[in-house]
Amino acid sequence: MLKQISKKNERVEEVFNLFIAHVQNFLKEANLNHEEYTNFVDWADRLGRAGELPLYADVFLESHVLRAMYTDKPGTQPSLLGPYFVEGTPLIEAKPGQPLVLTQRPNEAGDVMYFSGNVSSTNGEPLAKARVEMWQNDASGKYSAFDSEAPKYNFRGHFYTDENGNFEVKTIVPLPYSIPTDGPTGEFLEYTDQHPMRPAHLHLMFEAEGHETLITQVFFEGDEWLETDVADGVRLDLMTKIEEKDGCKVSSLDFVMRTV
Ligand code: MBD
Ligand code: FE
Repeated sequence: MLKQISKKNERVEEVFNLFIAHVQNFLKEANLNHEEYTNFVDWADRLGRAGELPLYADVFLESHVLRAMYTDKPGTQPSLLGPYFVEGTPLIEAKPGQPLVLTQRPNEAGDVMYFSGNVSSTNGEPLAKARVEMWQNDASGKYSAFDSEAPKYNFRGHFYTDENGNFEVKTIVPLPYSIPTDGPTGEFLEYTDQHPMRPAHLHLMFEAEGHETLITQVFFEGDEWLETDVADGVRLDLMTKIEEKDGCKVSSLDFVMRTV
């Protein structure tokens, strides 16, 4: 007799049963008719075929998952990973007397900005040699490897905090971002009368031993899209400002990682 390997997954069963129960209630409450149902299936099919499912999910659902998990927890609030994370980015190494420079082309367009911060633990200790992954859009407002023509790892890279948990990296000021409007996600935005904008943001991911990986974003005071971010990623403790120092833009924020 062949040994049957059971693929039963109790968590999937639990979540699916809950999902169906809520969908049944929703269908009743929304009075959905059959034509609306087939329209929805058609739209969802186009969404998937256009490769926009991760975009749509990250814009409209990810924030709710994070709020449910982290509201009122100690440490820096996580924010959206988003659809534009890429693995295998270059290591950015410190050269003596030089700042770390986030991967970019020679004569890269944009407003030069030095972004600095400190990484510490909820137990109060600074975190030396914490791994910091950073990505952002370029001066055309686009992300490399997705909508920009730039090389795959442009404005993407990773580096490590120093012995005091500090880091400083030279980059450019990120720009407000319009999510793509020419596909099924844009179609949905039109139906629901929403603009496609996210406020300018930096993406950061921190990894340190004995700590929960922190995936978050940084936002800047004065941005016109802060209150109506289409992806609802803004959190109060992720706000900072951009200042002028010696003819350059500087900005900084400290991060606190949760012990496991
Ligand atoms: C982005 O740049 C982003 O960060 C998220 C969360 C969703 C869409 C585009
Ligand atoms: Fe983003």
